[in-house]
Amino acid sequence: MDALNLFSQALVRPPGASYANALAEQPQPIDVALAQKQHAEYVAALRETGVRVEILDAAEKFPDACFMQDPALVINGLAILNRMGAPSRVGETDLVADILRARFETHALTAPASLEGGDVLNCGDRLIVGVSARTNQEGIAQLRAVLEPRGIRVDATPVGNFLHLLTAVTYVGQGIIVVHEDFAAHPLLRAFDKVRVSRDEAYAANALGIGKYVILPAGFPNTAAQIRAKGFEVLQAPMSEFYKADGGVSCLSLLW
Ligand code: CIR
Repeated sequence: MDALNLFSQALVRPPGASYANALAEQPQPIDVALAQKQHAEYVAALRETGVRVEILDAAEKFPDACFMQDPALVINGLAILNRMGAPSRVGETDLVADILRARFETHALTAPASLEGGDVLNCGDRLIVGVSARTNQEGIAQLRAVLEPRGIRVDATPVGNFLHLLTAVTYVGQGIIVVHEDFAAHPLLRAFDKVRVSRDEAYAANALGIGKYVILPAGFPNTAAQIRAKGFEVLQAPMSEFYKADGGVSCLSLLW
């Protein structure tokens, strides 16, 4: 588990006008034009890491469709078509299904499973999956049934009050996790080297590690300094309009 997170491709979708109606635990007015500008800056940061970025069309029918991490997973050349836990997001999987079927062997999760990519902590050789308001035990059981025969261990943990597991912890490669201090003592996380994120920088627990780079939301200096001290180059993306809809830097990409 000590390798860098190596990805060659990112699939992203800019927010459309309907992003103003994105799901949010504490809704506040979203500046859609600013969100679109921030998305473009995020894409520039992705490109700086060296990944090829494919930009899909905005999907006005689905206000949250810019959060491309959630409707599918690509793991070791297999694409999992998730069954979204948020009712308003269920149709998002169909929007990416054909794109993934054209490139990968695919496996679709089926009812009563629910699973969103934001609950899947991919540590390279194993997954830790959050049980949340969006991801249920049946979703994890179906994922395990597909992946464990391929040699990928799947563990599960409740996420408590976090929206998704990756709201609390992200894996940036080389055995290192970036983890909210309230989650850092979790027994499943014992073996990892940790960047501990204090409550006042909680949003930075959602980081995106790609090769020697870590993309972080702008404005979290303590977390950025700790990540630099681990040897990574930090790229900062302005994310205020995605923060308002509970989405972080990992949420905006489907990577493989
Ligand atoms: C939602 O509630 O579904 C979106 N507003 C935020 C999704 C964030 N996605 C992620 O953490 N992977």
